Amino acid sequence: MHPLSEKVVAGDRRALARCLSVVEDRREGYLDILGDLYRRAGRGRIIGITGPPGAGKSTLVDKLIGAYREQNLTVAVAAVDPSSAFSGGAILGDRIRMQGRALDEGVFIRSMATRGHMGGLSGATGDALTVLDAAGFDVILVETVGVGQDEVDIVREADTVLVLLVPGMGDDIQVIKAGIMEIADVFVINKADRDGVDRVERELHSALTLAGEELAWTPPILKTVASRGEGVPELVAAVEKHREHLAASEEGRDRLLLKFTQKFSDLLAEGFLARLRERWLPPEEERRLLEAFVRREADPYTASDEILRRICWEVRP
Ligand SMILES: Nc1nc2c(ncn2[C@@H]2O[C@H](COP(=O)(O)OP(=O)(O)O)[C@@H](O)[C@H]2O)c(=O)[nH]1
Ligand SMILES: [Mg+2]
Repeated sequence: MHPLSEKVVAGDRRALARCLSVVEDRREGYLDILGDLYRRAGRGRIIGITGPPGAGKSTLVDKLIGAYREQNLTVAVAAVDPSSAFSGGAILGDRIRMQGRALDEGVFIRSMATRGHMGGLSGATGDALTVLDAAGFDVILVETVGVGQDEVDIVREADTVLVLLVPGMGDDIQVIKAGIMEIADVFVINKADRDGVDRVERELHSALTLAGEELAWTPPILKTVASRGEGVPELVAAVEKHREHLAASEEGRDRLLLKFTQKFSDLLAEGFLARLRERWLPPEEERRLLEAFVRREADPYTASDEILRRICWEVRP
């Protein structure tokens, strides 16, 4: 095993932080480390929490940490926040610090900015979850802002996905339309202390009824007031119920197969492209081709086909 992998598995927190950076930045040795850690992962339950900015995700995450800690489970949090490029994830960090979570040995918090890595944001974040899992955390919470495809991808890494909505945002329907509907395992209407809860609930119900016939699991709709911890025990119970559903049906296995189908082909494509560029398509050559495409003196169809033919010729025994 890579020395860093050994330390991570042994529970060394500083090594864990270092390892996450190596993996996120795709630094030297990251593939070896992930290879080690993948085989030791798979025990933690990964819970994704997504929803519009300000919906109360971080507040809820903090309360969930508390609930799981009461069950003596260890908890890691990965907060993926596009704005943390500016704030350094300070909002979540401060809230947790205020609650004294930073002093709790059973809690580990990591903010991740949405930088463009090779292999895509979701790839690097998924790998970070593997690292946290291999480090032995019982529960891994992933907070993402539910706006774009990246967030949808990240959330696919989770075993159970919580989608947060709040009353009176006016764009509830928008969120439902944006494909969030398909990824939710549990709907949470947070800020249930506000007006308009019933309306959101009705809209969700009718959207679910429309989709209902093909669903093996009908996502429950829960109401919470995260700031006061209300509804959190019920939410924890709903997550547990979903976990039992995954274990008892084919769906859990299907989800993992789907996740790794994607992961495997991403890795193959990422590695293949890197090697292809290294050996057959140096940057200046690629640049020359691109300019020729622009001038319509060459075309991407023929050029890519020619390169692939050349590769096939060379690798043939
Ligand atoms: N009224 C009310 N405010 C809440 C509730 N949950 C969170 N908030 C507040 O909403 C704001 C945004 O919360 P935050 O957790 O940072 O949202 P995030 O952007 O989704 O992570 C904060 O001021 C919270 O205190 C709730 O249930 N009711
Ligand atoms: Mg937040």
